[in-house]
Amino acid sequence: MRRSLLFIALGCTLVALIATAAVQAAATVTTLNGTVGPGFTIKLTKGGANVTTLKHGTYKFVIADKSNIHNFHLKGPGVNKLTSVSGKGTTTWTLTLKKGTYKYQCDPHASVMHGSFKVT
Ligand SMILES: [Cu+2]
Repeated sequence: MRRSLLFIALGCTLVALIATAAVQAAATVTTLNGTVGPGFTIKLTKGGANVTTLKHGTYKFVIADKSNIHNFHLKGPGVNKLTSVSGKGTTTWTLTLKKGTYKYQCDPHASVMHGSFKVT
């Protein structure tokens, strides 16, 4: 009886380890969240924290454009992507970031709605 319980426990541990490995393999691309609007705000966050530096590589940008008077425009080495000013909704970009400085802004209000981060 004791022996079979031990085997069940070992089996469960093995299943948990395999499941963890599968989740890690599927989650190799980090998600970044860009948000513009509904007020005069624009931001880029990772796990809720403002992005200031990133390692070079591939990232999934999920952009929430919450206003029909703002847009989200990302520019930097090898990247020039933007949402439409009049459009609203969620846009996903999978982008490869290289070393350098990337800037994001709302084009109609670039002087007050902007941010940047460094890629190393
Ligand atoms: Cu704007």
